[in-house]
Amino acid sequence: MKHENIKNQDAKVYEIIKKEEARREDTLEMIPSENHTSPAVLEALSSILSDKYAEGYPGKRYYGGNEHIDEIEALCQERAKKLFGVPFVNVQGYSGSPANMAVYFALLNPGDKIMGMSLTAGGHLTHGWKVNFSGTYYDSVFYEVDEETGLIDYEKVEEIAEREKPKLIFAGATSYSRLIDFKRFREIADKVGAYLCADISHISGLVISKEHPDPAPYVHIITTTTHKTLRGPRGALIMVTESGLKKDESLPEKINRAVFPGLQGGPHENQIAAIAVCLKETMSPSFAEYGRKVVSNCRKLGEELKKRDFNIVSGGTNNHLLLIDLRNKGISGKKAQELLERAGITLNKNAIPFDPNPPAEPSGIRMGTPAITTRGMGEEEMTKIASFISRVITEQSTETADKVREEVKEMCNKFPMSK
Ligand code: DSN
Repeated sequence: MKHENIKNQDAKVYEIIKKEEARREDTLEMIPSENHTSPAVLEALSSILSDKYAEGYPGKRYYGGNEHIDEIEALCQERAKKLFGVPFVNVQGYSGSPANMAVYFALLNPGDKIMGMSLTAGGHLTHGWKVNFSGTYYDSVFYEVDEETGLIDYEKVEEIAEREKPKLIFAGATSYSRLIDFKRFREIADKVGAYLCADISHISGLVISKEHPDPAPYVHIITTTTHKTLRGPRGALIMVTESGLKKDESLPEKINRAVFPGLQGGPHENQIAAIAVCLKETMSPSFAEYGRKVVSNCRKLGEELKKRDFNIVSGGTNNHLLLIDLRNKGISGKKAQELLERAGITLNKNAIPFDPNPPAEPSGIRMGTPAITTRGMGEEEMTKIASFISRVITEQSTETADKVREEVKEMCNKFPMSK
């Protein structure tokens, strides 16, 4: 994008945008929850649809002048329903945390019990963590992964659910590199009469490209952000499935009321238009191919890191991310993140399951392939990236990081970003 008006009017902001453009051009973006959106998505985001107040829903707004806004929001809803095979969607969630908050607000009373994957095992703050609203206003209990295998132990999940009887169970994760068995979760939820919500924020693009089993036949509610593997703008979808309707036919009304007037004000219709554009993009065969490559790149990266004596939690990956236990490398996750950033590789420090070290200095790093795959990189680059990471982590020197940075830059230059 040219940003001519910003350039003429506000040199300071223009300069910062240009610096960020240069940073992402020359570095490998490997935070698994990030991606690079298309120019069409960015154009929709910067459209005049941003100006309009539209509290309410299509056909039932509180302000006038929403004829075209209704059209864009209805189009986004129709595309989302078709794509995910669900009878209801709310497209107004500002992002993932507000979307999950709406699910709580719709289904529960403060103090009710919920169950999610613990943050340290790979869950998300909004799945009941104590410092988050979800652990403050609700009574949260957690399932972990198995300490030996790093995998969700469904027998244990069942045992905890039967003991604790949560009203709502979250299935979903932010640093779990294996497939999630939604069918098994549903059996567990049914045993205790709980609502089951799949938070597929990390994997929704993989679900669409059929690289991850679809939760829709099994869960009652699905939430997802739209900016991760789905490759859209920041935003969220909250969906009710056929079986959600069977459990409670008023779920759509409850979700809508929770979003507005419960939690949010005017929807961001420019964002909703950008989600609509993204959803059309995901319907194309090239998106299915993209999903396949995200996963095959990640598998390749994992194999190459393993050859270089890196310990991958759970032993490998079936999705877009890898969680690495660095304890055999004599470096903390924080230090590794810093050195790799110096080398032009952006990823994040991350707790590993049962981490003996504190969250600020965790033992692991998390990395993923959604953004570098969008850029067009393939298996050959994955081998090189594994070697870059290995050199930086093994030598642990700023000199090596600086040398690797030059090689990273050279590789990035072969895969220019759209501007
Ligand atoms: N911040 C996201 C992630 O990195 O996984 C989750 O909200």
